[in-house]
Amino acid sequence: MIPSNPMNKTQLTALLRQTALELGFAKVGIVAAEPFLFGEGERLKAWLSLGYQAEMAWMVTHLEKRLDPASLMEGTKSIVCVAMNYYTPDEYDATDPVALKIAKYARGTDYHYVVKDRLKELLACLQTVAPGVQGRALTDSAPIMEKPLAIKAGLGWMGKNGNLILPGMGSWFFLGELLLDVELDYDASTVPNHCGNCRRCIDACPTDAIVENGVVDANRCLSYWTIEYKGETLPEEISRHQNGWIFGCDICQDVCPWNIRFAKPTQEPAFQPRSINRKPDTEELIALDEDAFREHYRKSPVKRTKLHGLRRNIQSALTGREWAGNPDQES
Ligand code: B12
Repeated sequence: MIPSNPMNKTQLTALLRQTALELGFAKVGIVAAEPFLFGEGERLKAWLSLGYQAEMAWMVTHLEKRLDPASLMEGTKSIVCVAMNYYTPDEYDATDPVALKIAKYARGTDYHYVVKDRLKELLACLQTVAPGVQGRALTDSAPIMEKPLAIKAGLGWMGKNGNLILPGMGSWFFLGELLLDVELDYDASTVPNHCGNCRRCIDACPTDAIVENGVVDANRCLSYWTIEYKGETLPEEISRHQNGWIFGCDICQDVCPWNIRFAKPTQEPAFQPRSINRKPDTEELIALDEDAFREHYRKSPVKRTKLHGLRRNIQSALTGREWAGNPDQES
């Protein structure tokens, strides 16, 4: 119902929070749009100076924007941070190195469409009660540091595996933001880190990509090699440890006790696995031609590698499997 009187800041904030939850976001937090002056900015610069971004050159460009989220929309005063559940249970044994595997985040429709559209709905709803309000919906769609923002907004803590973990929910969540040019009531408290002495993610990573707590070196991360890397073939040391992952990797989240204990299947229809991703079949995937690839992966994250990238990853997983089974074999 739309109230006839203009809403004050507190009422607007309450409406935003409630509507965000009604739209299917699992958690919402709101922060003032301020630059990352110290801590996070320094960490990002250190990460880049160590070359941990590998060939993701886009992580280096627009650094000043990443450090100041308000620069992404003129007049930004507030940032609404949201998390949306994408968890769907595996329909095969994900610890079986022989099975070909597609990361959970990529089994349904690309979150860039889903989360962004939902944030636009949130904005539209806000504009019905506050017509002049301007906003911009983002989900990994601009140079922005989503995890540090979500931490500030009290959504969760930086897991040792480099993913934001939500208390009582786990880490199978996409992050998104709505930049707004109005002031709101802000969340002041952050969630303490609950990883404790656990180091299951660090120990489970087959390529030792988690180089310190919460810090992932993309040069060693299967997710980077199978999604972002553009070269013709994957390096042998990656191939050998690929464990069947052909698009993304979930190992460091699969072993996380917070996920094992708390993950609940998402109710979002768009994130339900497409048939081809349910139990990836080697023969079916190898047989894909351009038309079939386009058909199966329309609006899917998997489109990012194009068909030749997916084929490269499958070939690499199959070869790596043989190498892993025959340690003496030369490449
Ligand atoms: C680059 C990138 C990658 C790279 C690098 C991964 C990484 N961990 O940084 C690669 C390609 C490897 C990757 C892989 C994946 N990614 Co990615 N990725 C990104 C991206 C575009 C930028 C992240 C970034 O800036 N990294 C650089 C480092 C330095 O930044 P940072 O991790 O944010 O680090 C800061 C914090 O660590 C902070 N910090 C550290 N400790 C502490 C402690 C405290 C107290 C505080 C306050 C801050 C703090 O300081 C750092 C600098 O500011 C974001 C989207 C975005 N725009 O933010 C998605 C994003 C992080 N990815 C996401 C996902 C889903 C994945 C995968 C799970 C996909 C998959 N299944 O294959 C994997 C997970 C791999 C892993 N273990 O991290 C989600 C994560 C959601 C979540 N719950 O955290 C994001 C947020 C996209 C989204 N909108 O949902 N990704």
